[in-house]
Amino acid sequence: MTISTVMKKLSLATAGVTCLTLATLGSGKAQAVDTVIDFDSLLDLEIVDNQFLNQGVDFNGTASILQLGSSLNSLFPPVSANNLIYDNPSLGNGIIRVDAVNSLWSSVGGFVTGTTNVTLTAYASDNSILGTVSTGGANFQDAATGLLPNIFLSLTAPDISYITFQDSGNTYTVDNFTFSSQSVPEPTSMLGFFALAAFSATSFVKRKQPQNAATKA
Ligand SMILES: [Ca+2]
Ligand SMILES: [Ca+2]
Ligand SMILES: [Ca+2]
Repeated sequence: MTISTVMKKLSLATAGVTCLTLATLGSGKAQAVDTVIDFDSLLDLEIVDNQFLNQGVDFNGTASILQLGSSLNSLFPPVSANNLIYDNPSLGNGIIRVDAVNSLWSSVGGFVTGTTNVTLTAYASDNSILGTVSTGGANFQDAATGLLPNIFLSLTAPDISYITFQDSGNTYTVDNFTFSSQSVPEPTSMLGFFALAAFSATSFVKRKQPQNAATKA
């Protein structure tokens, strides 16, 4: 075996290892994508249901928009612009359920203002509870508890399928609903990646050949 042949084999081996490492990185830890729903694109009193499906989130039609300067009591201030949502008693029983669409969530949260304690609960696909967190009491502006408006309730857990906000009376508001989607590499895109890696390895070897030939001559 000549030195140039050994060099060629080493180069190929190195290229192979590099591609394997890149592929491992690509298929490794899922990348989280943060999305914030500020509700400011919707109309005053509009029922919140399927408007955000293409952003990966499904509301269930039990909340509606309140708008500052119009329908919203200013003791429940929005976080962003003028709109937020509330558990409209004429639409449901005080539970706002929000489902993950397409990919599960790794974290979820929202800014909550209520007339009483409000609880955020995260569920897995099998309806088991992944976690709960609560505001601790009334937190509208100047509430006797001393709690300030817009407490950010958030939970982090793998594979969140849906969440609920729930109080034990009257109404509460939610603004800037936030979630992180678990983006899992798809088999098709990984095949594409391996094809690209194989192509790169081939290109590398082909580029090296003229150089080796020149060395021999
Ligand atoms: Ca819906
Ligand atoms: Ca808003
Ligand atoms: Ca309620």
